[in-house]
Amino acid sequence: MTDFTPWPDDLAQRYRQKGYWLDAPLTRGLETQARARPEACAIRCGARAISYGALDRMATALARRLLARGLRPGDTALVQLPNRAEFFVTFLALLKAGITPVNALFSHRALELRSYAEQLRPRLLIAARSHPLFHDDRFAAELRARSDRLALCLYLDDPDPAQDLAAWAAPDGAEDGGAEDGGAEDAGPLPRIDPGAVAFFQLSGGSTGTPKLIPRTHADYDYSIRASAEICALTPDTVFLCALPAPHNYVLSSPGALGVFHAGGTVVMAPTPEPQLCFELIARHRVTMVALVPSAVGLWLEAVRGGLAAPESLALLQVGGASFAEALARQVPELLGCALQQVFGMAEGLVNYTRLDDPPERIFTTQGRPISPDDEIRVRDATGRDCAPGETGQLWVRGPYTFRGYFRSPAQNAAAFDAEGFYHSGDLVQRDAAGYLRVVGRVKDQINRGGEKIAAEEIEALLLRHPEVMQAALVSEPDPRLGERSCACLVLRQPLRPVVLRRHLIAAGVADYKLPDRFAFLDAMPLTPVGKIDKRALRAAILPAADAPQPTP
Ligand code: J2J
Repeated sequence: MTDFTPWPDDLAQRYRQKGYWLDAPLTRGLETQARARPEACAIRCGARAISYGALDRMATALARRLLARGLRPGDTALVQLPNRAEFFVTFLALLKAGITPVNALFSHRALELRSYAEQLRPRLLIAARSHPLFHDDRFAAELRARSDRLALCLYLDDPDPAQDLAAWAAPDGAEDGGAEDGGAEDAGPLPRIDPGAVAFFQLSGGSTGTPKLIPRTHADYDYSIRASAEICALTPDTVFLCALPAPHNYVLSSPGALGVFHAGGTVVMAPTPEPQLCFELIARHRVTMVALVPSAVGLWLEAVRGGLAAPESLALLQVGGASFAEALARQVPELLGCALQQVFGMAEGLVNYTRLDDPPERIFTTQGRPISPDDEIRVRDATGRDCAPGETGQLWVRGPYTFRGYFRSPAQNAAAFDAEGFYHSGDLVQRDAAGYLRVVGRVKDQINRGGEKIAAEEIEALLLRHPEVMQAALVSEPDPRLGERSCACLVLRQPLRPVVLRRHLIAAGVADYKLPDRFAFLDAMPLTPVGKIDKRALRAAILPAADAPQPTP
């Protein structure tokens, strides 16, 4: 079992030589700004404005206190926080302490958190009292039973200072700005961080039964952030609206909040991408840039069509995470009065951008080209032959910030990587002569529900646990707002109402976005010649029903 699959030496050397991988930790960007411009505003969150100096002091104080409490570099942490400044304070603190977190999405529930805890056996839990699982201590006790190492639980908004995250992150003598040697009194210096080591685990959208973890190193992630910040021309004047879940790879690193910290700009926290609320934040803080998924852009366009004034200060709107209809793309500059950038990325690594100076046609019709000259892209047909420009094929990739293996998943790794170390992304793309990609479909068994990824196998396995379910297949069907929604196709032993199946899944602790939008009941599954469920035929069989009004369960 390997926790982390390194890049081969020759490539690692090349990435260092070319200046992609620096000899610096992932906190480099923040720490540089904190030294150079301590008073500049790093984060706006509600009524709070947090400067670079303050952010660095809080992260340092938290890191020192954790180490003083007996946590050690190399320990792992399970973190689940909402879109609040404390998410970044915590993330940066753990990086400084050399503690390797997984940042769960706030929408994740018991099933996902249990899986992360079982895989990482964390020594530290940082969660929010506002999350239904952490209103009381019962679920934390369950996690403790699953991770025998779990030694410390801290909570956002806990009335008891002994376990209140903000209290743990309060710098000593915060006023004077000289906390560098004052934080957490008797704690020693922070550890030296190996830039080649795993900084944190990113979440995979997955296509298998259990959620997979993606080890990301300090050096590889920092490169993707620096290069992204440059491509997107971030400056200290950038004001970025963080309206998607903060741990998501897109809004964290493409260039995301960490890119903004690198450039010395300001991150404005938004709880959701809801237009009314976001437009107010944009106006109040003169936001210049936002990253959205297509369904959110759809809502923003509708809001403006409905009479809401388009935000004035907004200069760049990024769209990514799922397919964005060309017709909508064309409306963005017109209705929202800002430039559009398409972003096609993945938590596993590779990120593509349309460039700011690309001709509009290219921005409207492609999902961009890779960040790095050393991103090696292969577009292969089903027989493994290289596709000609414009032909549809599977996207394979390796490069200076694309991972080499999931955490402790030998079987999955054997399937996802080839002998040359190319990651088979499961996306179907077309590449044009200039190297720009168009995403046209996928071969992985995943549903992309408005940017939220659902591994079909995970939900099928849960449905099959119900005694009346004989066969289960989760497939996508078109949805006007989300792009895709999920439909659970079932062969039952005896009739069941959808509400019973929904309750069954909720009881299993699955995140809401993974609950099937619809259930379809069949007498038998269409099968492929080798006897597997034929999802293509299944989709076609249920499709006519998709347009009919759906009875609510
Ligand atoms: C179509 N499909 C897309 C796009 C991602 C930046 C942006 C997005 C993600 C992300 C990310 C798409 N058009 N523009 O990590 O850094 C689908 C593909 C891809 C999968 C990855 C980033 N942009 N997708 O969405 O790990 O199928 O990352 O393989 O959540 O989303 O999902 P995820």
